[in-house]
Amino acid sequence: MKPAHSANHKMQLIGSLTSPFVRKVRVVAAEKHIDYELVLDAPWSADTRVPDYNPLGKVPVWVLEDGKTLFDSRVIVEYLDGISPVAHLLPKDARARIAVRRWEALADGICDAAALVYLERKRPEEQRNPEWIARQLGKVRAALEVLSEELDKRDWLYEGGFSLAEIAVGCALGYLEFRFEGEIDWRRDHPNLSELYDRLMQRPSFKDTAPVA
Ligand code: GSF
Repeated sequence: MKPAHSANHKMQLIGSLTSPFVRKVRVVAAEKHIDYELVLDAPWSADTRVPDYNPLGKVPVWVLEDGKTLFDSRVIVEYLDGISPVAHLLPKDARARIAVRRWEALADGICDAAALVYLERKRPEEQRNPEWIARQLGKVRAALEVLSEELDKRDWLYEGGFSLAEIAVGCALGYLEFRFEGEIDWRRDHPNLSELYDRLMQRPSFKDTAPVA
């Protein structure tokens, strides 16, 4: 992959203001006080530059000072957690780290399934596949059920406290609120997740990155 641009450049995050995966990276960078330039680029737009930075054509993409690029969001957040000693969001202990990454996988999976429904509904009416949409929504509901059960009455998913787990789950919940208002009533179905999101939204990192249309 040729460097996207000249060296000695400020680090950049390429993304959109609606992507929950981009938000996850923005929240991590904010919590760890990492400075970067946000470059808005909607991957679906005809003139997108994203493929120049990520052959998969997906955002987020993180551009290092030397022009090398990182993706996907899981790789980017692990990189960010490692370059700044501020607020470790991934536990050092292997077992705890796996538990946090598994919650991130649940949250990212909610976003993957929800994004597929959103895209399917952009297709012409006669081309939409109702079984496909139902299958994806089933994944979202099942994952929310497990997250709610595993959080139970605790403040944090990982008993060590606020971690990447809540950041990923918060971005997934915020995405559902943004794109599936009135259809997936996660606040009514899971009051503990509703309380968690409201608590997360009091943090500047979440408040400043709430999805905007
Ligand atoms: C998923 C990124 C993604 O689906 C990650 O970063 O964790 N596993 C990846 N990004 C979407 C936008 S959104 O739904 O967040 C994307 O860039 N889609 C463009 C495409 O061509 O799929």
